[in-house]
Amino acid sequence: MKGIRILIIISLSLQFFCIVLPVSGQNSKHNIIPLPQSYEKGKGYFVITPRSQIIISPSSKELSKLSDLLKERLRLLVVQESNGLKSTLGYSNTIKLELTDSPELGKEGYKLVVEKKTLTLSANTGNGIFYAMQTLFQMLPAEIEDRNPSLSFEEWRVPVCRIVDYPRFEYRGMHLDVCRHFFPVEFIKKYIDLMSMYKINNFHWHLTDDQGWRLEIKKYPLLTEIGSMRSGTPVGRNIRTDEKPYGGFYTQDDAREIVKYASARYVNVIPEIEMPGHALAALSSYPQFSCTGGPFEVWTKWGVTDDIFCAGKDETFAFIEDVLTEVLEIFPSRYIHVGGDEAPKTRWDSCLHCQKRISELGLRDANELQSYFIRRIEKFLNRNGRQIIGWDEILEGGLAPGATVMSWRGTEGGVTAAQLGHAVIMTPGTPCYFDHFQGNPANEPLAFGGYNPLKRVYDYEPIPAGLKAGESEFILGSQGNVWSEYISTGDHVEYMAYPRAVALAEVNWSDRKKRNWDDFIERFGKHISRLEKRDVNFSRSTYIVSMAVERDSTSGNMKVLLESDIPGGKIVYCTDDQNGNGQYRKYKGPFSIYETKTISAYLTIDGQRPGNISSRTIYVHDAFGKIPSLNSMYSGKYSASGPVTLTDGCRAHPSSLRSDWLGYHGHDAELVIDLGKETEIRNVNIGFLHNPANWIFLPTGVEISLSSDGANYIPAEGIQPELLTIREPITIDFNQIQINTKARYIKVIAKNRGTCPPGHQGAGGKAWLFIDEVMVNQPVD
Ligand code: TNX
Repeated sequence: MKGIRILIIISLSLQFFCIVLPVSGQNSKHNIIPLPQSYEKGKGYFVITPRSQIIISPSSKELSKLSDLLKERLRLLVVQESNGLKSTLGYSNTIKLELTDSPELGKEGYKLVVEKKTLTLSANTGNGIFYAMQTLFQMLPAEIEDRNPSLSFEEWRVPVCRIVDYPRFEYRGMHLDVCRHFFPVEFIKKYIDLMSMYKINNFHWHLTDDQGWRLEIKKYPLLTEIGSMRSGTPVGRNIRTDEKPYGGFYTQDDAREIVKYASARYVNVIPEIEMPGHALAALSSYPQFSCTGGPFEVWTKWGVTDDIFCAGKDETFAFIEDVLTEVLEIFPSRYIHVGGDEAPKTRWDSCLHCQKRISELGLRDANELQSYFIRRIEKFLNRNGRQIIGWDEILEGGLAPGATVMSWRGTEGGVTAAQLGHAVIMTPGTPCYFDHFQGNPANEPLAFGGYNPLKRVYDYEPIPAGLKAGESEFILGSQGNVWSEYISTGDHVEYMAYPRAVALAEVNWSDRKKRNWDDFIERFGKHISRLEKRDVNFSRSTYIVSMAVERDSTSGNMKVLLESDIPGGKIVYCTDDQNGNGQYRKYKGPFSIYETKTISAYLTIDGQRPGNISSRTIYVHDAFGKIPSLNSMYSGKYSASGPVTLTDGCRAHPSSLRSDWLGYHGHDAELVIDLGKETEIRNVNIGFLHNPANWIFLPTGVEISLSSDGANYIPAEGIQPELLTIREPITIDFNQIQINTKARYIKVIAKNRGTCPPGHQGAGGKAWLFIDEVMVNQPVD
């Protein structure tokens, strides 16, 4: 090597690092996410000025690229490569990038040693140096994230410290579905950029599905000519579409550009080419590879279709291998994702080709045929030096020998695969699906369903309970999935992914024992301005105050409870904020409520308001707080806060199945409310959920009867509404008016339709009946 080797002087003497702070807990006053493995703070600062110099050792192309990046981000004037002698002339101080050979740092670890005159980033690889740089950027003022390169600075200070850091898991992933909606190259780059800021190292790019084929394949041009376009997109949760042609795809050059961009940020791109299911866009282009021969159209619905690749025809495999051959040329990733999920076997069961294959190979059933399918593709990929990843359905009918399993339907698939000695990536719906709600659906844009708030993501432990020590080693890490059925813009992707991706990044990187929610949220607070400067449309839902009504068990009073997951935050609220100028006061604890009110609240932290105002109307009616006695029992699965759910004044949201609803499975709901005294009953209003997609149906009838003694009931008078049926999930109020009878007891019987109707996907299966508030004498607005 030319020149004189740089003398590495790292003053690590203990007296120098006189204050040693614990890594986590309230005392960690750095802002680094993910939390480093160890952090020791010293005294004083290293001051970066435009005349700080960078020295790299050894002089290599990779380090030189990294130093260019550092120079650009730090707005330095020059990079001084390698030769230590020149370093003393004219420079204020020195930033060193060094490749070392330190086994404890592994492939991605790094050391960041900050002294007053020298700042050293060392690692075994470029990956480690890159991560050291990310950590360094987070220690600098938020202005480092300003996208305007001309912005100059006087000086940036980095606290003297010593960090030794490495990841807990080797696989730290983020996924993006670009099929249900398409996102342009520039957005994908921004997505990757953000991932790398948080040391996420795998981008799972879901490129093909029923609703669109998004990658140019030269040998099969129709895949994009036909397969990338659909004639419409479902509106909301409707089956009806907007009837607007929708499409988009990446050319091979686009995809190569993304791969290159990602690789410069140490992000591996894993393409997913779905098979045998989720293939309707491909089959619309080339119907000969289906069982029936088509014709098909690129799907304009969400869900799972019966038409999948035919496993009996050899041509199907030749086609897929051709496609994969081009995919392999674009993507150097060791892993190729082949899907494998949600492939109904309906067509295979009645396809001559598939049945012939089953009998020739002596397979037991169509599940084993799916296993054959995946194994055959695995062999092909292995021959080409690659490994497959598949969703956990690839376990059914026997796992392909070298497959890595992505466990999405809970954790069982992951557990089974790890016990079989297969590598596993954990991405269970709860909490890794970032297309699920992250806050109360009443305050959120339409989402797939489910509820995965930030804290639940942060509290996630990727190693499933029940795995033994030897088995848990097969868990490579976890991944956040962003399915885009209900996400049509890049802004919305960011909203769903961030900050949940940040929380998962820490789950994947940091020591489990040192993780601490309070500390995380404090550090994340310092990232808000960084994300703003990067123009990231992250969600602030975690800062929203949630509201509930509880029954005080001693006084029987109904009290409004305001809550937040955020430590150190103070809640302020108001009960009359009609035009935004109501009187807000400090929340000191649950307070009683005696009339219908709309409560508004928000959180303050250090005088700032990090989230929006949330509000909720609490309906105080004549049955408010009276606990219904139940003659039939709701399901434990949808039990909200028990019987009082029906009289707590809180209306349920059609998308929050687990709060404010009671769900009855297959049978009627029957209950009695004792008003405590004879009362003039004018109207009774009961909310029911209509949500056929989740097997929840309106009652076939509602009977309200009244009694003065709790023994003899007479049907209530008045006018009953008709129960409408439309497509979207919606709360339908059954409001019986003009009852005008005195009574003390009200009996409600809501008839469950029993089973799902013919033609419904669950036809014959038990139907759900969901009930919300039973309001008595609610004033009509
Ligand atoms: C299930 S996860 C799917 C996707 C949907 C997603 C919505 C998986 C392997 N399949 O096709 O987009 O749920 O959350």
